[in-house]
Amino acid sequence: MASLWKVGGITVGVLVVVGVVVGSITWAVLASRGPSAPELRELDWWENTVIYQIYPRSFKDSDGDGVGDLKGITSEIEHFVESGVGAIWMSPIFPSPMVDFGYDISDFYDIHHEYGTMADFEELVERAHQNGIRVLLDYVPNHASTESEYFIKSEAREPGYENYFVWADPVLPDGNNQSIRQVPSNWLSQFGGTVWEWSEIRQQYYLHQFAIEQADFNFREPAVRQEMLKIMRFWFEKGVDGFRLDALPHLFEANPDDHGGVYPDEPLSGNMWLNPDQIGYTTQLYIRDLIELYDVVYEWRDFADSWVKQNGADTKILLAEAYANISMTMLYYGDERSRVGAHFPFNFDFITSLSAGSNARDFAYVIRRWMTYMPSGNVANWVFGNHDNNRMPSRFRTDMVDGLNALNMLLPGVAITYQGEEIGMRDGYVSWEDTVDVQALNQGNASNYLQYSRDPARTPYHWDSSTSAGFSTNPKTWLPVAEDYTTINLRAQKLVDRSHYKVYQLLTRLRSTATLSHGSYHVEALNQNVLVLVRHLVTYDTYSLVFNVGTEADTVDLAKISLLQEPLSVYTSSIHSRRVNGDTVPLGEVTLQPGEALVLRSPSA
Ligand SMILES: *[C@@H]1O[C@H](CO)[C@@H](O)[C@H](O)[C@H]1NC(C)=O
Ligand SMILES: *[C@@H]1O[C@H](CO)[C@@H](O)[C@H](O)[C@H]1NC(C)=O
Ligand SMILES: *[C@@H]1O[C@H](CO)[C@@H](O)[C@H](O)[C@H]1NC(C)=O
Ligand SMILES: [Ca+2]
Ligand SMILES: [Ca+2]
Repeated sequence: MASLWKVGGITVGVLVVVGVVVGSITWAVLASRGPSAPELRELDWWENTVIYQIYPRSFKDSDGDGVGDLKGITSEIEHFVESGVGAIWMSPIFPSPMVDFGYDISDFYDIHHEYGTMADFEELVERAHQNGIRVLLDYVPNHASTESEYFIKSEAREPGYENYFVWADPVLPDGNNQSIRQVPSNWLSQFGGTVWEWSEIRQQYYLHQFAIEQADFNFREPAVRQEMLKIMRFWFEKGVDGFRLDALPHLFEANPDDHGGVYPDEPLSGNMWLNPDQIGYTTQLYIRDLIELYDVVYEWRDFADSWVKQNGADTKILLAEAYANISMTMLYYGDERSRVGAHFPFNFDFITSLSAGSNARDFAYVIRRWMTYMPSGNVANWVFGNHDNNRMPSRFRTDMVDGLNALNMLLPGVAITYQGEEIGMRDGYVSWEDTVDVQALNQGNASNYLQYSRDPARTPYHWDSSTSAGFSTNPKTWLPVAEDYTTINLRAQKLVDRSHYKVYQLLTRLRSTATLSHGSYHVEALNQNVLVLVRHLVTYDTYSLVFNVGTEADTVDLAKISLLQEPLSVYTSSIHSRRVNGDTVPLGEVTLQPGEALVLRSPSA
């Protein structure tokens, strides 16, 4: 599939030329008459969409128990339509003991009782589809709850399930003396402590890369691979439009057969300031990014594509969650033997590589890095926050909300919004007493838990300024509502002329223009503070973002950007900018305040 920014059949007079545009602009002009409109490749439904991540526990509570649920989501379908998003993806909604809030699934084929019933889910899908909203689920292949039937049967060595999980005998340094058994290796869990947990029932250790209650599946077991496809098919048949694939780098661990029959210890990282139980104390060579995992991802893509073909359905998309280095990340798109993988791996660069201290050059570099490494013919994507990381305005600065949302919406490919980003929601304060995140409880204490806790990014959504921010009629919610809800909430932002939400709506609307869906992109740092992104498509209006990411006012000369032409007008701007929609901006020197962002419209260059 051709990628968005190099869509090419351009009709110029009577000649057809192909304009390939990567980074810089190199249009071939072959005719004397003025250019006519380019032929635009029709995009598949997902290629230019906005995906909105819902954390179901915290989105909307329909029955007053203080926990978000499916009926709550269904009741707010209108919010997605008004916001201009094309798809929602929900963090796990399946039965779970909630040790890791749904990422510890005990039944992959049903709905968690707090969230509703299968009928509620079917209604959600139906209502969403009626309103043009696609529905994506979270697929958690790496592990199952130790309360799942899979685990219970495997622990009991029930035929067919013996090898469903990664079971290992203890190491007995003193002959056969079981009372001084040791774990098979020094591997560390993502949530701290050893990955190995002893089973009295089976008299073996099982492996868990996350919580003790999340046992890792054994992906070398064919029955597990089959079961994964069965789960995927089940939800495809329920009408879901695709999956976000959880924790993929952790699918495989080193095989003892390749290491003389033992689980090899990992080398120590030398990070001596860490406690030996903490992730980072060892260098993870044997429990993440193993090359075998990609074959499984490619297998899932084959499965999804053939299901679509057999059923004459619209494309089902697979989105890989993988915190990995750039080369291991890009491999999720596909490999050099032209095997195809995920539709895209999430681009976490705005989370892992940029922060409040980043300057405009850092931004330009990080954006170009993704575009440079992405194998050709693929679609980019941009993530600014999620349920595992501090919220976007808290990681960056609160004065950057509109500029960051503009960057998200103006960059080529798929934009991903975590619930609350559209209104600039910040991290909520969650006391140690109120903390429920297993990552914080396992690794932190009353003084340092905030460096581990994901609760601040998971506090309930701010609908309005009523009880519990309109999230629930219950004043007590599963996590406390952030205190700033009286000022930062959706209703308040709908009522005023200028708000993050109003800017967000204008930005998502802009994405339906040919310039944004098919145009080239050009990104540069005009200086240390000011980032410029230009989207251009011959014969269509040009849209550009000029964004001061720095903490001081700065003046730049827009005339230096060759794709801009007069008249330049403000399409939308950050809420504190003194330049408002419709204002004219000179093609010359412009001073931008810290965090100020202008989205400008100009005639096609
Ligand atoms: C096994 O080890 C325990 C603990 O060190 C010790 O008390 C016990 O005597 C040992 N048993 C045998 C049979 O060596
Ligand atoms: C990325 O990670 C892989 C696997 O851990 C490693 O082999 C490779 O050298 C790394 N590449 C870069 C660019 O860091
Ligand atoms: C919390 O843990 C840190 C690191 O292990 C330690 O330095 C600190 O004293 C602990 N604080 C409390 C209140 O236990
Ligand atoms: Ca509820
Ligand atoms: Ca695993």
